Amino acid sequence: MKLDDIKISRAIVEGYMEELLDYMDMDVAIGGGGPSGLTAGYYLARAGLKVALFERKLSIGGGMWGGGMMFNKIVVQDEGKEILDEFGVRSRPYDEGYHVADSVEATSTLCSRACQAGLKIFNLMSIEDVMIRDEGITGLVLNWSSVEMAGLHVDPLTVRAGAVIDATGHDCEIVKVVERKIGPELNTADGRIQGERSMWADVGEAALIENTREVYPNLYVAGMASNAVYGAPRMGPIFGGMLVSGRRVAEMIIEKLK
Ligand code: 48H
Ligand code: FE2
Repeated sequence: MKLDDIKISRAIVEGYMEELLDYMDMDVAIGGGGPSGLTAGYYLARAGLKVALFERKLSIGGGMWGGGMMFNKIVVQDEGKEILDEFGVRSRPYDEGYHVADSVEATSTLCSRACQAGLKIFNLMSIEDVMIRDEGITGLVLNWSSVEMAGLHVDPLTVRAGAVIDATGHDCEIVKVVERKIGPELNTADGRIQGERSMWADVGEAALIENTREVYPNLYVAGMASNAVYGAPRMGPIFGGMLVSGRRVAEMIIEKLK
C-alpha cells in the first residue's frame, strides 16, 4: 500500500475533533489522571455514564508510577487489593492486611482498563477555571498545557458536565480555583480549604474516605485532594485509599445522577 501523508494527518485531526466536540457536554468531568481519578473514571464509565478525564501531563498516572521514593512498588490494604484484583493487577501479600504491587503494572493497567471501560482521556490539557451557575459547578475551563507552560496569553475553552471531580492530588487545583473565585463557600469547617497535614498513614487513609465528598454543589473531591481540602494527614506510598476514594466518589455520583 502506498501511504498518503495527508491522509494520516486528516485521520488524526478528524478523529480528535469528533471526540472533542462530542465531549463538549458530558455527565461527569474528572480533573487529574492519578489513581483516584482513573478509578473513578473506570467505575463511572462502567455504569454507563459519559465521562471524560482531563490530565495536564503527557502521561497518565499521577504519583503512582514512582512508588515510594522511586522504589517502584505500592502498598495497599485489603480493600485496595479487591480493587486491584478487579482491574487485574497482580499483588502479593506482605504481612497481614498489607499487599505489595508493582507500580508500573498498577498504573498502566488502571489506565488501560479505564479507557476500555469507556472513560475518555484527554491528556495535555490543564483545567484553569470552572463554570459556575446558580445550581453550582456546571463545567470546566480548559487550555492546552503547552499554553500554560509557555505563559502565552491565549483564552481557554469550556466544556459542560453534570458533575465535576477534583482528583488533582495534593494541590486540589479545582477547589482552589472555586475558593479563589467565590470565597469561603465550600462545604468545610470554615468554608475554606483546610490544608493537608503531615504524614500519618493510619489517620490519613481512614480520613480520606470520609473526606471524599461533594465540597460545593456538583463538585466532588477524591484522592489526595480530599485530605488537602478537609485538613487530614498525608499517608505516603500506600495507595489503597486512593483506589477506594475513586470508587466511592463514582458511587456517590452514580447515585445522584441516576
Ligand atoms: C489537569 C491536573 C491539574 C489541572 C493537577 O497526584 P495524583 O496521583 O492524585 P491522586 O489523588 O489520584 O493520588 C495521589 C497519590 O499519587 C499521592 O500523591 C499520594 C498517595 N501521596 C501521599 C503522600 O504522602 O505524598 O494525580 C493528580 C493528577 C496529576 O497527574 C496532575 O498532573 C493532574 O492531576 N493535575 N490536570 N489540570 N489543573 N492539576
Ligand atoms: Fe503524594
